[in-house]
Amino acid sequence: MDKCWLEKKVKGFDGFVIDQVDDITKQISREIKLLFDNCKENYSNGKRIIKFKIQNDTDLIKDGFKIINKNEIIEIIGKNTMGLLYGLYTLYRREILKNKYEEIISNPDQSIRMINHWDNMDGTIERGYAGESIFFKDNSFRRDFTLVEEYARLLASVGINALSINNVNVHKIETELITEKFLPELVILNQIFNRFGIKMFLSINFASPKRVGNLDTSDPLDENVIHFWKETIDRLYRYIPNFGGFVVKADSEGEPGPFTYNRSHVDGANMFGRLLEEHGGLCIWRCFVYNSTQDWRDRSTDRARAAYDHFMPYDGKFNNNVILQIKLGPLDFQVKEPVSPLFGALKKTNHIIEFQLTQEYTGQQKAIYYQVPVWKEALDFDTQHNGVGSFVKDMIKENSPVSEHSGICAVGVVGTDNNWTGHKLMQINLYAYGRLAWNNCLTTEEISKEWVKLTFNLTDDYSEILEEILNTSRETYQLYNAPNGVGFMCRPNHHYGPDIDGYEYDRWGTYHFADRDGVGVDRSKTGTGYVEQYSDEICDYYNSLETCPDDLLLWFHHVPYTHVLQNGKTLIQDIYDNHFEGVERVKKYIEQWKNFKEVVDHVDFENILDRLNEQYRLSIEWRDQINTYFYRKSGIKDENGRKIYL
Ligand code: GCW
Repeated sequence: MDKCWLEKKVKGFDGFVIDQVDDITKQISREIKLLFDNCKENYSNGKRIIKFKIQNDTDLIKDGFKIINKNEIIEIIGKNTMGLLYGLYTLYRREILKNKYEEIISNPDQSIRMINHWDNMDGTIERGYAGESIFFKDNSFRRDFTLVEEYARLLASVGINALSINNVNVHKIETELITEKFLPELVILNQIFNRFGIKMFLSINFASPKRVGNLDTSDPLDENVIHFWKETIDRLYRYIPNFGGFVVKADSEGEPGPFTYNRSHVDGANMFGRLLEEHGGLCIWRCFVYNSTQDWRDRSTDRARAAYDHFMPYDGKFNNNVILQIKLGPLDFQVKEPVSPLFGALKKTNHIIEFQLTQEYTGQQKAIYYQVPVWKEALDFDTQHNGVGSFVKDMIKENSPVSEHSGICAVGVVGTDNNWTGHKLMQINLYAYGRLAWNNCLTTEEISKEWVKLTFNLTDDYSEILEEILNTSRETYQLYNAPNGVGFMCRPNHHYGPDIDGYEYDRWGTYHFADRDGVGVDRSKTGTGYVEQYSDEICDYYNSLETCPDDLLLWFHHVPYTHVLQNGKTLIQDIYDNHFEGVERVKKYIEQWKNFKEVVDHVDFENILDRLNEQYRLSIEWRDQINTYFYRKSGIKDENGRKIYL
C-alpha cells in the first residue's frame, strides 16, 4: 500500500536512546527503523542523536511533548510514553520539511481525536468510495493485520487516538460483535491499535438485548436488559481491559432506540454510561436524531431544528462518561451549512463535533475537495454564547464537564484501494484531520503546504500550483453545487450528481421550496424559528437579510430571484455566475494538472487525471441542470448571454 505522508526517510541521525520500556517505546524503536536511515538503537556516541525522556513537565498535558534541539542532540520529552511517539513523528515531519527550530512545545488542543468507520462485516463500507473495508470481509474479519498496522501508523503519525471499527448502522451480524464469538479477534485488532495509542470502540445496536440476548424487550430501564448489558460489558473488558467503549446511533433513520419504550435519550445513554464507568469506558451518543418520515406538505417541521430540540432540554443530565456526538451542521454534511446551534448552547454535557472525511455529498472521492476550510469555518465560528470570542473549538471543551471527554471525531475514508482514499489527493483530508484536531490554529495553507511536501517531490513552482488547487477546491465545489447554502439537490439514495427536485417531495425533511418567484427555506424568526436556536447576536445576524451571508442566504431565507445580495448581484445572476465559474475552475485544474505528468509518479498522475475528468463531467451536469432549472422557474435570462439550455 501507498505509504502516504510517511514515504520518505530522514537521513543524518546516528543513533537514539530511550530509557523507558513498554509497548509504546518498542513502537518508537520500530518507527525509527522505518522512518530514519541508519539510526542505531541505544547509541549515544554519534554526532547527531535523539534522546527520549518521560518527564512530569509542567508545560505539558497528556500526550504533549517537547523537542529541544541543542548542539546536534535532539531531546524529546513526553508527559507520557505516547507523547514520545507523537514527538518522534513531529521530529520526522520537521526533518523532511526542513523546518528550523530550537524548541517545540506541543500539546493537543482536543482530547478525543477519533475516527468512526462505517464498515460492515460483509466488507462493504456505507458511503465508502475507496474500496472495501480494511477490517472485515465475508461476514467476518479480513485478517490482514499488516494493513491494519499500516493504517494505525498513519493515524498515530497525525495524533489520532480513538477509532470505532464498525458502522453506526449496526446490521444483523455486526450486532453480534459484542458476543463471545468475535471477541478473540477484536483482541488482536485492539493490540495493534494499542501500540499506536489508539483506543478501540464498537458501534452497538440498541436492540441487542432482543436481537442477541433473547429478551423480549430492550427497554433501558428493564432489569433484565440492564443485566444483559452488564454481562456483555464485563465480558468485553475481561478480553480487552482498555477497551474504549460504545458509539450509539439510536432512534435515527430507522435504528432502534429508547423512544420505542417511551424512554428518553438520557435514560438510554446513562444506562450504558453507568455500566461502562466501572471499567473506565465511554458511551458516545449521536445527536443525529430527527424525523425521517416527514410529510413534505407539513411546513411546521424543520429537520434542522431536530438535534437542538431533542438534546438541549437534557443539558446537564448525562453521566460523566457519556459524550454527545454532534454533526458539524444541523442537516447532514452538505457543502455549506451553518454550524450546529448546539455548540456554545450546550453547557453542562460532554460533547464532540463530528466531521465526515468520506466525501458522501462532496464528490465521492472523484472530486477534489480539501476539507480544512469547512472544518475551520466550524471550529472558528464565534457562537457569542459567552460574549464575543466564544469559538466552537473552545466551547467544545469548556462546556464539557470533563474536558478529557470532549473533542472531535470524523467519519472514516479509507478502504482497500492501494492509495487508501480512492483519490490520491484526498489523502490530504486524513492527514489534515489529525493535524487540525491536534492543533486547531493551523491554517488551510499551512496544512496543504506540509502535506504536499511530505507526499510529493516537487519544485516550489509545482508545489504552489498544487496547493492552490487544493486550497480553492472547496470553494470550487460549492460554486457549482446547490446554490447559496440551500443544500440537498443531489440524487436520492446514492447522493452522487444533481437531481434538483430529487428530495423535494420525499420524507427526509430536506426541501428547497423553489417556485416561480423565489427559492430557499424560511428559517427566520417568522419562519420555522430555527434561527432562534443561536445566541441572540447570532440569531439577529442570520435573521436579517442585510447581514446574513450570501452563501447561507437560502439556508435561512426564502427570497425572490430578483433579491439583491450583499455582493450587489441579484440572486438569479449569482446562481448563474457561480455555476459557470465553478466549471471553468475545474477545467483549469485539468490544464494545470496535465503539466504534472513528468514530475509525479505515473499511477498517481493517471489516478488524479481520471478523477479530474470525471469531476469536470459532473460539474457540467450540475451547472446545466441548476441553471436550466432556475431559468425555467424564473424566466430570467443570464445577463451575460451564456448558454443555458431550455
Ligand atoms: O447522511 C446519512 C448518511 C447515512 C449515514 C447517516 C448517519 C451511517 O446518508 O449513510 O448512516 O447519515 O450519519 O448516521
